[in-house]
Amino acid sequence: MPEEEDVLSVGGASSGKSTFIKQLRLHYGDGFPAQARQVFIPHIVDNVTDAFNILLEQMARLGIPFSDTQAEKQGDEFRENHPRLIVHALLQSMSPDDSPTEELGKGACAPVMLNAAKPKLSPSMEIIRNRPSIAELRQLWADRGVQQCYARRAEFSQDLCLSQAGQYFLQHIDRVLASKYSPTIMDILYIRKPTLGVQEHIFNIDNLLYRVIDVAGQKSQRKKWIHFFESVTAVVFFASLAGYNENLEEEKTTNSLRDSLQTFREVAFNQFLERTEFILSSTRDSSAESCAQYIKEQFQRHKPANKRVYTHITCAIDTKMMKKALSDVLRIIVDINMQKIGTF
Ligand SMILES: Nc1nc2c(ncn2[C@@H]2O[C@H](COP(=O)(O)OP(=O)(O)O)[C@@H](O)[C@H]2O)c(=O)[nH]1
Ligand SMILES: [Mg+2]
Repeated sequence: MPEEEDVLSVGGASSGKSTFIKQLRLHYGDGFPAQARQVFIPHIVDNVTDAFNILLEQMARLGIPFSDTQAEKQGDEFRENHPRLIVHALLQSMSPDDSPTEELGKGACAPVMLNAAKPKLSPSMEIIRNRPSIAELRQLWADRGVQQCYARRAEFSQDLCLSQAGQYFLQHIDRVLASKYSPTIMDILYIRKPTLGVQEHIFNIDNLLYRVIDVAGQKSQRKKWIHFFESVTAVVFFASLAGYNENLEEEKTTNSLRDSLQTFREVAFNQFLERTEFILSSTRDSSAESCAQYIKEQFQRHKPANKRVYTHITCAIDTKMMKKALSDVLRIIVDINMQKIGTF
């Protein structure tokens, strides 16, 4: 039986936690064989549905008409039957307050689950959605008004703009809506599928079992991270470099990078993680090297002086870049393990 290393992946919503796990699966798991890709289609349909909802709402805002009244009726029905998913509202309604109330930073009194051998996982949680059919999506996309609205996407207001996944799938809409569509690896990496509850993913790499724990990143969900703190070998903390310019979806007045730094501090100072090593992964394209460097320094200031934090600046959807980052992360975990054995 190989040894098992538990790795906890944390960070704000949309910081790249689940994409990191997809990259692990790509490079160290089954690599998404063709026959295993169909399961991603419903998630792509969800991303397209959310993007179409934005287009329809923006059509109304920008005063762009449908080509005829029949299409307009279809548009109204679409919005009514397949509304946009507001993830943080859904998460809150699912679990209003089923976890202990400790703040991340304190950890002064142990949450009930800390002594449990393995904290509870909820891998079967899925969003139940009324999904449109491909025919319905094709019909809506065929409307001249919808296409005009897409062409004017640069005019969309910040409070109602296309997500990165939405932009990507609209760019590739003809391929995605074609019959016999099979998602590519890039399509799979671009999917935005919110993580509900806590999920674990097991990888067997060089005769070592890695149990990677993926969690939801919204503010309301962070109390649940504590349950896993005591038992993990390493924490991989994700922060989006785009966060300097974005606000949280669940708290529109809070800057994402500021929130990320604050959360990182709370996790880094948590007493249950006193001896746990940290890997900080800053994701998204980092063309502006000096900005990325500056942000990295900010994170390094938000930790106890004696705590070692290994940092990687990478783009989580870039498979080449991630291959290197992943092998570094795995090597660090092996090193941590060796050091632990050495200290006994
Ligand atoms: N441009 C860019 N997009 C990313 C990066 N990491 C993740 N994404 C995209 O951001 C969205 C959310 O990523 P996900 O891994 O699900 O975030 P999570 O909420 O932290 O699990 C997905 O559509 C990803 O394709 C990155 O490094 N660069
Ligand atoms: Mg996730």
